[in-house]
Amino acid sequence: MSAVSAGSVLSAIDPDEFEVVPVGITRQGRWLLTDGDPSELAIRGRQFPEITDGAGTEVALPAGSGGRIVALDPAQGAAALADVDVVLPVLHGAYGEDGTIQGLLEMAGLPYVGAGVFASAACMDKEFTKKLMAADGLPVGEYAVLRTGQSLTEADMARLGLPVFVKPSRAGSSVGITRVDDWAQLPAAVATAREIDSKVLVEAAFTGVREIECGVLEGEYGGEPEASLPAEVHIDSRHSWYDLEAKYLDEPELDIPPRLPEHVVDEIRRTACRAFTALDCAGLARVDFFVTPELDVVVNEINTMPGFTAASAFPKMWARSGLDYPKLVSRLIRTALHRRAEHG
Ligand code: ADP
Ligand code: MG
Ligand code: MG
Ligand code: K
Repeated sequence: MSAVSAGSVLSAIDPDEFEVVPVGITRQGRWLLTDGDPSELAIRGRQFPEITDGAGTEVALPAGSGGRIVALDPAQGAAALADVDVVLPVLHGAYGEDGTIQGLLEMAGLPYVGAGVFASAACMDKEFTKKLMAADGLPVGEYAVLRTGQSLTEADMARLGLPVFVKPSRAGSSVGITRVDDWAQLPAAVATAREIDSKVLVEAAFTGVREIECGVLEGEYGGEPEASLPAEVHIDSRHSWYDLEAKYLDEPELDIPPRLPEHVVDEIRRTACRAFTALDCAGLARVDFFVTPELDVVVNEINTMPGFTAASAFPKMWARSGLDYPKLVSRLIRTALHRRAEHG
């Protein structure tokens, strides 16, 4: 999925404004200097593209020392990484969106687009996202946390009721998530989630809700965060919830702005900015909501590196808000460069 997003960004970046050094990461974790051909990164026949060993020459991971990059093997291209002004980590999920690569870039002294180490980690972990939002008075749903070896208590079953959603606490793209309609299905659902993360969340399911997403950008030149027009996600009828295939293969239809009363749309946009600030986000984030039949607005989660293909909600919401895809990418990069200018 990351490769698809990266392909879209590569096609949109203005070569007169920015010189791109395209680095791809293989499943095994090798960093390759690729030719950055976006057509190599498209979905083909319901198959996600992948960076494989033949895709380019290996570059060494940037190893930092006092803010200086140590080019481990300049002949192999590590020097290219050391020379960049800013890194745009178009990476979803573990090692990309969870604070680890952000930490690596901090140590290497390389400025980067998006949330820092703490916000990335906090938004990757659904337990702490909810805790931090609740601490700031933001509306979140009912849930229970199952740490290693724990199982759901009778009291929690009674409190949460059925159905529930069982999720790995740290994941994304709907991986490892099961909707449970009968408690007999719970052990299998917990086992599925535990394949991804030893810590599992069991959440009370919202039924009859509408799924709304809202894009947030860090304010320009240190200003307040700004929210895009929100989008309602209409999931393809083949899917009962927003699972992986519904997200990436059977692209959902988006209503931008959603058909909701104006005061609810305003509340969503305000809440999205508050959530961005509550979690200490930077650069960009997509805040995802459930809106109940009574029009209550509840935050589901925050994604610090939201899907970024041309068909994804985040760029589409900003396009409808007056910032087209190339301008959005340019603003993200300029925000990160400005931060460096401020702190560097
Ligand atoms: P991910 O980070 O993998 O996107 P989410 O928490 O957003 O995980 O869950 C994925 C999808 O599962 C949501 O978009 C929604 O369709 C469904 N879902 C998750 N939690 C709930 C819930 N508590 N009630 C109803 N639907 C849910
Ligand atoms: Mg997510
Ligand atoms: Mg989600
Ligand atoms: K998240």
